[in-house]
Order: sequence, then C-alpha cells, then structure tokens
Amino acid sequence: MRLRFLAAAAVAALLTGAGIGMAASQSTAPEPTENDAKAFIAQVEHDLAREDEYASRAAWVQNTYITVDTNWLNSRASAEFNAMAVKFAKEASRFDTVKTDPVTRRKLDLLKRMVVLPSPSRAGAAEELARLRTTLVTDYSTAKFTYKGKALTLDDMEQMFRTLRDPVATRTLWEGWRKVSSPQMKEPYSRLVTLANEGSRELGYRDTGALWRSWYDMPPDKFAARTDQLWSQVEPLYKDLHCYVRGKLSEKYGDAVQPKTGPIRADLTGNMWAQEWGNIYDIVAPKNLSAGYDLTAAMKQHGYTPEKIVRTADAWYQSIGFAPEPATFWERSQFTRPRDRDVVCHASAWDLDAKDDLRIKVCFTVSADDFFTAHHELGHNMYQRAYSVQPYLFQGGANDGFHEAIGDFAGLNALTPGYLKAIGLIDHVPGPEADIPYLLHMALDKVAFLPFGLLVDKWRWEVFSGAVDPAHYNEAWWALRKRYQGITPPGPRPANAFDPGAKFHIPNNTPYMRYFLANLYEFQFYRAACRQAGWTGPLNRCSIFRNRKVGEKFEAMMKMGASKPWPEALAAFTGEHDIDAEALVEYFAPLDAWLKEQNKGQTCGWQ
Ligand code: X8Z
Ligand code: ZN
Repeated sequence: MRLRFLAAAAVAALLTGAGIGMAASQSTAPEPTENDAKAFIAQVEHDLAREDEYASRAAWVQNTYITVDTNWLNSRASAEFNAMAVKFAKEASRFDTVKTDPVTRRKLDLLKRMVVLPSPSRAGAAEELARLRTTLVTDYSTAKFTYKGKALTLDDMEQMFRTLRDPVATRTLWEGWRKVSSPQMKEPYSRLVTLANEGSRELGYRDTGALWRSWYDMPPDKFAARTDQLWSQVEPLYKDLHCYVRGKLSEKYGDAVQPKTGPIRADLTGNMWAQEWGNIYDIVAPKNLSAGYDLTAAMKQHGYTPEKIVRTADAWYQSIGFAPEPATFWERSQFTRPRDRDVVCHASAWDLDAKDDLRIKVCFTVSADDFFTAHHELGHNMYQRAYSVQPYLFQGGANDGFHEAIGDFAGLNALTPGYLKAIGLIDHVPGPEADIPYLLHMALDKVAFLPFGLLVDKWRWEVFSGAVDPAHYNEAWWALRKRYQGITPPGPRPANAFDPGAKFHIPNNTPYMRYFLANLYEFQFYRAACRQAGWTGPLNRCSIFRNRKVGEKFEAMMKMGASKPWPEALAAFTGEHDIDAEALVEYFAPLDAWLKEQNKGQTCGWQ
C-alpha cells in the first residue's frame, strides 16, 4: 500500500541521510507533502483501529475474569497498542511544518496527545509499564477486608457505608479498605510515574501532567488556571453546604465524633471517599420539609433488579430518539458481581468494535446510586455509537469531560419526580415544599463532589511534575483533601499508607479532571435543553423525557465526536462557547439562599 511504501522510503532516507560528510543536497530527505501527511494518517487510523480492538477485547476478558493468564494477555496487548501509538505520535512530528487541510492537522494534533501514559521507546519499557498497570488495578480489584469473620469486597463495603450510622464501624471499614488495598502500591506506582514521564518527555511534554492538561484545545497552563477559576465560582456554595452538613453531623454524633468547627470526618459521609454525600440525606434532611419519597425504597417496592435499572435507563434514551442498546449488549454486559471469580467492579462502558458491540461492566445492586450510574454508563455507550460515524482519530468525546457529562445530563432528568411518576416509580409528584429537600439531596452529590473532582488530578499533577516525591505522596494527598474538601481521616494515618491508591482512578490511571468538568457541563446541557423545551418552571423540575426535538440536537453534538475543538461542540447544543459554572450555581441558587439562612450564627469554614 501507499503508506507502507512511504514508511520504507522514510527509513531509507534517514539511513542514507545519516552518512557523515555527505553533500547537503544528497543528505536532505525531501520535505514531506500534504499528500504524505494524508497517507500517513490513513495508515495510522487503519493500524490503530485494528490494534485498539485487539487490546479492548483482551482488556474486557481481563476485567471480567482476573487470572494470571488474562493479566498476561492484557499486559501484552496494552503494551503493543501503547508502543504503536507512541511510535505514530512521534512520526506525526515530521509534518509539523507541512501545510495541510484542517482535518488532517487536527488528526495529527490529536495523535500526538492521545496516549494517557506514553511508554518510553527503549526496549522492554512498554512491557514494564503495561505490567505495572495491570498489577495495580488487579491489586485494587481483588482486595478484601475481613470484618466480623467475613471477607468483604469493596462493593460490599460501599453498600454498607450507605446506611451504616455507627462511627466505630465506619471507621473500621474506612481504615480497613485503606489497609488491604493500597500500601503495597506505592512503590510500583512511583515506578509507573517515572516511566510515563520518560515517555511523555520523548513526545515533547514536560511531564505526564502537562500531557494531560494539553487535551483541552488551549495551552496546558491556561487550562490549569481555568480550573482554578471555575472552582472559585462554586467554592462559596460548597462552603455553605459543608457548614450545614457539619452542623448536622455534629448534632447526630456529638462533638467528640464530629466537632462543630474544623473539617468533616471522612467516614461519616456515607461514601468510602467522601466524594458524594447523598447517602446521608437522612441525617441532614430539614425537619419541617419532606422530599416525599425515597428512590431506593421505591425501586425495591416495584421489584427492580440491576438489569431492570439498566433497561429503564435505556428506555430514557429511546424516549428522546436514540436507538436502543443492541441485543448483544444484553447478552455480553456484566450487571452484577459474579460470585465465583474476581473482576474489576468499578463501573465502565465499552465499545469493542467502533460499530455495535457496546457493553457495560458494573456490579449493581438496587440503589439510587446505581440508578444514576446506569444513566451515566449508557451515556458513554450512546456517545460511542454516535461518533462511530467519524474516522478513528475523531472517535472520542469533544473532550473527556463531555464523555462523562452525557450520561450525567440524562441522570439529572431521570431523577426528577415528574419523570419518576411518569414511569410509575412513585405515585404522585410532591408539591413545591419538596424543592428544597430535592435540591439539598442533589447538592449532597453534585456540589459535594466538586472539590474532590478538582483535587485528584491536582495531586497527580504534583506527582508527575516531581513537586511531590514518593515519601510525601500521602501527606500531599491529605493536604489537598483538607484544603479543598475540608475533610479529615477518622484517625492518624500509618506511615506506610498510600490513600490515593484506595481510589480506583489512581491504580487504574484514569484521569480525573474530566469529572470536575462534567459536573459543570451537565448543568449547561440541562439548562440549554430545558430552554429548548420551553420550560418555565423551577429548573430542578425540568425533564426532557420524550422530547425528540431536543434529543435530535443533543445527538447531533454527540456525532461530532472529537472532530472539532470542544467549544464548537458545546455551542452546537447550547449556543454557549465556553465552560461556565454559572449554570450549576443558578440551579442551586434557591438552596444556597436556604443554606445561608440555616447557617446563621455558625462559624463556617475549617482553616
Ligand atoms: O468513575 C466514574 C464512573 C465511570 S467513568 C462510574 N465516576 C467517578 C467516580 O466514581 O469516582 C462517576 C462519578 C465520578
Ligand atoms: Zn464515566
């Protein structure tokens, strides 16, 4: 084929050109042309798509059946894909000064930054990096903590955390998970950081953090400043929520367990990482106002199963015009934890062939958390299928925050009482007195998440840049947890603790700023959708269920994939050209006024 010839010619030119003392006219390889660039891209897209499918299938098998052999296969496939992508990314630089059409130029740019952890080119490095990655995620996924004679998985403990209200028990589980999952990761993790940085430098990035910050169609430093500025827009709202919740926790547990000042004790938030607090709604619920229903209870009452939750989410997407998940989705997905083997339980959505082999892999129970997560995961699948019309290098989100925001937007609609009534989960829609309880419940998840969404990669940026060395990994983690979230561990941390490793995205090397961005985008999408639908009531009651016109416009944005800079994708659906925390702030404005009223006389903050 044309490009194989091109590649061979380039190698030949390099070899001859390397000869010392050659005349300049003989030693200079011919300048590549626009056609060379196009041929190069065609070859890259063909080869990467093929290798990608191979690596994805190996990863699926490993994720759903962890054994020594599937780990081996996954490492091998991942190393090969990584090495190929890095090689192409380097070759792309040959066309830096070639004048090309905008599509080819964007593909060349995307190619240079597509690898999350680039492997160094020296022999054996890609294999070592891949093995470290598999080891870390396997350690995380197979860890069990023995409590009262029972070996508990993480998802067992997460489920207990939702309703446990005994601070001795929550502390035991919280510390137990961090003892069994992560201390042994510190050494392999720091090795992985060294290797990924070496690979990133070969590609021209200062470190892997700089590579990650380069994904947003703006200079990396500008992106970092932008995230700080977005945080400053929502920080006052977070502080009001923090103040109110701390007061309620102190009322419930007493000053000895939760003091009225200072940070919140992490294990009292109903979540293993204190990242979303919706599970402790019962503790913070206003005395005189009722939400009117409990979604988890309603689902149990109506005989919901994990699969039924997923079918309900699929039906929501169909109601706005999306095609249903294919038959193979229902045959090949994993909805619950298999009882006889180890798996990676953390929820994920898969696209195996860039056509129709879509799947999710989750370990659901019947809970409001999983109801939301089902919409979240299907959002990934819907996006994957929408942009499968694009060429390989454009088969991705407008940015990774968009990918996370699609399903969160669906979830915002699906949690409204109007929708829950329409699908028969609740009998009547509560009146306006339920708005504050509803917003409070939403804020416990959406507002509480913001500082966590921000700090995970602030920590990793410091680790990749070398600002924090392995001896200070844990200290730096807790400094950020305290500074941004205002939370604290239930007791002193042991010297060998590696608490970042007790959160999936660290051993799995999934970048995290995407979730911070998504939490803002989802409210921008929601506000725009409600305007398009002509909604005039309180924003929190708006639902675009069955609105095919809005669905069509949403899908049009999704079909763009990564073909255009993200501001263009955002504008295609919302008319807005920039990310803006104002939509979230507007949504929660009635709650913030109420919180300020409740907090009167309290000393808020924690420094
Ligand atoms: O990891 C996820 C999804 C899969 S992309 C379930 N989320 C983050 C987390 O669990 O920490 C969704 C919210 C944030
Ligand atoms: Zn996701």
